Amino acid sequence: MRLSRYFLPVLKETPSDAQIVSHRLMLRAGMIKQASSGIYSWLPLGYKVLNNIKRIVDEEQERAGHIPILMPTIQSADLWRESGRYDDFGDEMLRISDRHGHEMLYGPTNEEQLTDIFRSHVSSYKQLPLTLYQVQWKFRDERRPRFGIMRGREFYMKDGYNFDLTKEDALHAYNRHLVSYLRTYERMGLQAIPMRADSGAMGGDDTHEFLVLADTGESEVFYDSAVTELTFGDRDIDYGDVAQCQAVLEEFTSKYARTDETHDAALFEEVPEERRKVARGIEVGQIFYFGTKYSEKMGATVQGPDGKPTPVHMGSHGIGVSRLLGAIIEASHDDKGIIWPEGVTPFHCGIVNLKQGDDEADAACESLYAQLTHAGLEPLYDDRKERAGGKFATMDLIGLPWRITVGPRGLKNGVVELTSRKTGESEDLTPEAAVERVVGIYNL
Ligand code: P5A
Repeated sequence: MRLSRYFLPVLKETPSDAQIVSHRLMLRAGMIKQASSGIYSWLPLGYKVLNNIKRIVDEEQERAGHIPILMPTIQSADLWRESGRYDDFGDEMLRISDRHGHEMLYGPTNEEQLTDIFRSHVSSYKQLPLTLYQVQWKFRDERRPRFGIMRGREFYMKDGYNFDLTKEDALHAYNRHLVSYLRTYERMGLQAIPMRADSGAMGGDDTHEFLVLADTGESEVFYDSAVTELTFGDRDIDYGDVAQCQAVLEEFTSKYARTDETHDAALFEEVPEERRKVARGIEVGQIFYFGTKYSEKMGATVQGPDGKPTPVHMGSHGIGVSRLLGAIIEASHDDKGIIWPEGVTPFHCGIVNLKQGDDEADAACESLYAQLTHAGLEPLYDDRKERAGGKFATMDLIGLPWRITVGPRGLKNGVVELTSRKTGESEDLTPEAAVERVVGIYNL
């Protein structure tokens, strides 16, 4: 992409109404535009990152054997009356009526809708286990929408639902989700710690929230600092292996880590004092096992091995896809702007032409652009007739991990400059070597 042709409405001024750094940076970098309170348009740069996050979520869900579907955002109130949640959800639910007076709602989540699909099409235990998921917009009329997309009213969520014959099978599905989530967040450059939490409006006893530690987080968390030393890494997991998934769950949840909803002061006291931490965190996901709560109320039964109708055991599992943009920026920025982890960056590499209009510099940039594109990367070429300072400031603000700077002086010596956004370190390389390095980093 050439910046002269792109739509990147960066703001010079820091927006005064944005209270936290991720919200400020998203507005300044031209990623989002508020449409109304808690509702945002996703401008091209923001939309690109949103799609990258969705892609990682999809890849990891499919790796775990979960099947993508897509359900509508507008749902019928009748389904929610069956589960009893039409009233329970209260003012957070956006209620709508159509021209025929039918009561509808903009889905805050989809347990009922997927249970309805399940009961229409699945009748035998032989069709289990089954986990279906979607990435779809949700609406919750939050009392205090704030921090931009972090607590929006309209937001993008991955929601998955498992259907199993027994509690043991459903707990395996729970563990499988926990493992796949650990992988997912790490690929985005995040450490998200599973913490025992409260199940709230979803119901059930077993639930973990995934929290990214950040001072601006909305949740108060209590944990043993030893949990922050755990990493999932690139271990090979067989998602069908019950013992393996259980072992990962135990490894990541046996240390004390709880949100304030379930905090137990006496248990916390047992953690050695120097490892006892009280901090704040951003909730980027939550997994639930709620047994037969929905299947019993909504008649989602299968014929069991004994021929008898058996209500299925269920759980649901969510990732805050749009909230993750905010969480990633909170975790990775400096005073100049965003620092995208390579896994989610909107463009792989920036190209800055220090002397637009200079034949040699223009030709070198065009050649870099062509080579990077040919290798399967997406560069962003700042081909505007701007001062170098302005170009650097824009690149730093939008946070691409790598920048190649091209100027007549370097070209005289046959080199361009490759700079890491994270460390600020630069290196002079021939254009070919610079391309090779960047391509190698992304391992394409
Ligand atoms: C699990 C999937 C559920 O809704 N039903 C289907 C279950 N869980 S949840 O914890 O309520 O939401 C899942 C994740 O969605 C994100 N989230 C939000 N993101 C932005 N703005 C909001 N207002 C908002 N509400 C929830 C969170 O990351 C949460 O973990």
